[in-house]
Amino acid sequence: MGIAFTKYHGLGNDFILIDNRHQSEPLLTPEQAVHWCDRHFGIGADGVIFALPGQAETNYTMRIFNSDGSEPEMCGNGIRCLARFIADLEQQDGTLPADTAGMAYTIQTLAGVMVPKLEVDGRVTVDMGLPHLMAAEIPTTLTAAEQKAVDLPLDVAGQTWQVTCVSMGNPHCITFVDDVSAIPLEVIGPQFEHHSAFPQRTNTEFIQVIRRDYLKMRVWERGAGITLACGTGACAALVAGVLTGKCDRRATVELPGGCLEIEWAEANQHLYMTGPAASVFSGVAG
Ligand code: ZDP
Repeated sequence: MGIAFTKYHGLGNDFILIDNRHQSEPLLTPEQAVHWCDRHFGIGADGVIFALPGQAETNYTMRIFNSDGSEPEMCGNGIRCLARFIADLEQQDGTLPADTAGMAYTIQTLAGVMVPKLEVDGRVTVDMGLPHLMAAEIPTTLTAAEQKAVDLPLDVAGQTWQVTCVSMGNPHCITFVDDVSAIPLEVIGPQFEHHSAFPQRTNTEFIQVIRRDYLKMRVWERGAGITLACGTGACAALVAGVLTGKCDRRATVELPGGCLEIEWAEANQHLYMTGPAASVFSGVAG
């Protein structure tokens, strides 16, 4: 018995992907996901992603459990992995067209419909939709509900940080610093995540502006801790950089696991994220 899975990663942000196309409820419980994600007692991953049947107008539905069993609304690196996983499954089924260049899927998520597109070079570009900027939408209590939380003071670990908050469907708190390598992420990350200003907790990014079109980022993820990359976080960081006048609308974001290309399009205000996604191995677990 057991359940078949494939491990994928996007810049070292790693996920267990499950073919859940024939059932609308995830094949694992959040408790099982915690166990599967354990790097010593399980398979090891930052999260579990389920490829579920589509709803209404969409091809598929994506759901995710973080490695702590909580369920985020969205996952940028994860949706690139999902697009590759679906293409691999369709290839096995013989339903994938021979030429996949430029092929796109519509994916229902808890943060709305996302559209990943397969690039000729093997990377995946995702239309991540609109960022949400009002405090109530993030959510944060740092300012009034209908205000943007841009460059506001936040006290964490005996220090005052100037933070900007952005939702990409999931909450992000961004701080610009002179040197990301000097940040004691494992100590202050959890304090940002659980700060009372963030009722749904928060993902936390520290950003060093190398140039207006090149940002260096380290991330503490809600429900997963330090990860090598975070796609929604890279999008949120670019938005925060534009809102504070620190960067252009198009930039490379360098994460510990590698680089993502991010654009906040002028025309429709959508975020576009381009990056790799690769399969690692398949197996069966129970
Ligand atoms: O919002 C959260 O709870 C995140 N831990 C979700 C995962 C985000 C991710 N790293 C990304 O790339 O956007 C997968």
